[in-house]
Amino acid sequence: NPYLTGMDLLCQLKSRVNVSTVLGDEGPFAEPIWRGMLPQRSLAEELGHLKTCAVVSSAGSMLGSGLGNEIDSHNAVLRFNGAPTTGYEHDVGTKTTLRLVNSQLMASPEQHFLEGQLYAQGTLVAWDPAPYPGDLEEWYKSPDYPLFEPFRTLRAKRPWQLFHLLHPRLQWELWELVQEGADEQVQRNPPSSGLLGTVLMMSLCELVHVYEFLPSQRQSHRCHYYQDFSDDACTLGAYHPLLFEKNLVRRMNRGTQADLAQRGCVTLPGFQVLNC
Ligand code: NCC
Repeated sequence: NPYLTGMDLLCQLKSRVNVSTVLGDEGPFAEPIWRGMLPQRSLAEELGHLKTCAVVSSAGSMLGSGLGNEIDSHNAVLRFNGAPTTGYEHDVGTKTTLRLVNSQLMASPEQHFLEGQLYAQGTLVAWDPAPYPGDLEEWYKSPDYPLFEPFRTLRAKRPWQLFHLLHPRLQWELWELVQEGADEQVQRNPPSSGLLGTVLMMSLCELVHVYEFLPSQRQSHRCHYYQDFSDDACTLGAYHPLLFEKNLVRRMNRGTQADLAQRGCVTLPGFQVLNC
């Protein structure tokens, strides 16, 4: 519904989207090969109470932002896929509390998911474009990319590192909201890691600042801040309904236009402090 206010949308998000990760022994994960592989406690229980959190998009326009210190001042920082901090500290900061990775990355040998130092830091959360509407058994039988084996391999390699699997239902509950907020048919592909990560942090933190998910005045054709490669599809979307996702976040933004234009910063309340 394009007439809902930002507050309505935030309350719909809170009430209709169940942000969770798969916990030990659920459904197909009761098989012996999964023993001890999945966490027993929720991310909220493991990470404890978080006051302010930063979500750092991988957009090319992070470059030259000078937002590093501001990002690091948050209690927790979420980054995506292979986004590095080394060499980009001034613009993206140094702290990585959580890293959300997609299954394509986990399954691609050239991404070095199992060996890369990047993935040895902080808590990992993985997701995969699951069959609609995100039933656990269906997903287990046919994930989009084979993520379960690399998941177990990494768990065995570093059993002390927290590593969760996003429940496949989340992406489709979110997709429904993205569709309802749009005034045209949205392709039935899951939202990008950017929106999934933003909502994940809204479930864990009191206040969430999202950087360069909505483009600031630094907007450029550059895809990632860490790669010299241009493609507008990175900002506008192709497979992911990115434009519609961004429109939803723009409507939910509680921050000022100046924060958005100059710093590329969106402010969202966490679910715990949202009074609906
Ligand atoms: O590029 P990616 O996304 O890792 O970026 C993380 C999130 O940042 C936001 N973003 C990025 C670039 C840009 N110019 N504008 C943005 O707003 C988006 O919200 C994005 O989700 C993904 O969502 O997981 C994605 O992953 C990549 C790729 O698989 C990984 O980087 C691993 O190599 C996808 N690229 C390709 O498949 C070629 C991308 O489509 C989505």
